[in-house]
Amino acid sequence: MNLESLREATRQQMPEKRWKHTLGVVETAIKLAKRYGGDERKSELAALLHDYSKAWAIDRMETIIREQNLSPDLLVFDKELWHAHVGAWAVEAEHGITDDEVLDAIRYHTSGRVNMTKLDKIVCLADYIEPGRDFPGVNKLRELAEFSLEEALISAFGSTIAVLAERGKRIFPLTVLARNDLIVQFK
Ligand code: DGI
Ligand code: FE
Ligand code: FE
Ligand code: FE
Repeated sequence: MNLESLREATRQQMPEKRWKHTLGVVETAIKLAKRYGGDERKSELAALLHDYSKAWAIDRMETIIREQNLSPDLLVFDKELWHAHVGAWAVEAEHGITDDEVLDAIRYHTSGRVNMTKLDKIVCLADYIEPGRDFPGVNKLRELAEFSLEEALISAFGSTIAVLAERGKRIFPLTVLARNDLIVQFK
């Protein structure tokens, strides 16, 4: 599978704004991989594909979660989480991506997970801090990302959890577990 046709196929899944975000995540993931000794090729591929299914209809994602037996827990939590798991399934089904490290980085880019790999961390953090992102605290995260992937992610998950709680939303347990695990391992 060549990268150019994968780029074109990915672009076709989403509106222009989401594609710009994707290019920002690719650029940032490559930078983080260089900075932290990650695999640049896998970082680029996982970043390119991380939001593959983001713009798909909710019904389409729900059908895939049910029919492909993706974590049934997902259906109980926020729909915002679905595209990550559906995307990992879709790039394998539609484009024959079989590298589990890349598929997991896509699958867990929204929630994080316990024992995140370096690739998971790079993609998840790049998604938070790519140049097009603008939310309260993003510059602080960009600064933290200069010296620690883990410190930056602990802070990023902390603010996501706080924002969700503030809005009275459910919190996907894996995000809490991911943050706890990073604190135990890196603080
Ligand atoms: O797809 P993107 O918008 O680029 O970014 P993303 O995949 O990180 O999705 C982030 C959204 O998911 C963000 O608005 C917060 C929301 N979300 C909802 N429930 C949860 C959650 N994020 C996490 N980490 N944990 C949740 O429980
Ligand atoms: Fe996403
Ligand atoms: Fe994210
Ligand atoms: Fe994204």
